[in-house]
Amino acid sequence: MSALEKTFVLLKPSCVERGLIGEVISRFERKGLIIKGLKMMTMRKEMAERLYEVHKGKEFYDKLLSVVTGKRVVAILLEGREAVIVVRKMIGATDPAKAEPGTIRGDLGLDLTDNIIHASDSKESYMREAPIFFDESELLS
Ligand code: FUP
Repeated sequence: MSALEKTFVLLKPSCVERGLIGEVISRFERKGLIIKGLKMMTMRKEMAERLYEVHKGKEFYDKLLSVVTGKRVVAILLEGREAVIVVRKMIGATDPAKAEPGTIRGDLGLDLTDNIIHASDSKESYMREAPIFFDESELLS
């Protein structure tokens, strides 16, 4: 049996504004993932720039930053077997118009840039992204 793994999830402003926090968190809980960290915060520009640094210079970068900056988001740490790949499958394809029904983006979103949710796509991404939103002590607890 593979070891427990952690992943990082961010509920984007549209998810918060549309009242879908419970719906999304409930899916993760029903799957059996354990919530190890959970907080609502206002996304500062510096946090958005760090989260999306790999996209700097792309044509959608400015729009991406404006969709999240200065708005309320919910940052979540989830733990479970193969959590990274399991959560990526549950959120679905980047473009909600192409995401399969049954996935979070496939069921709840339509806009590409404002696509409801972010989740780490690898263990390395988790290690880079989680500290943007959680303190060291929160990550270890
Ligand atoms: P994902 O890992 O599924 O969130 O997708 P990416 O890291 O490729 O993209 C990060 C964010 O950029 C997505 F949430 C949506 C946005 N994006 C666009 O707005 N246009 C694109 O062509 C690709 C991504």
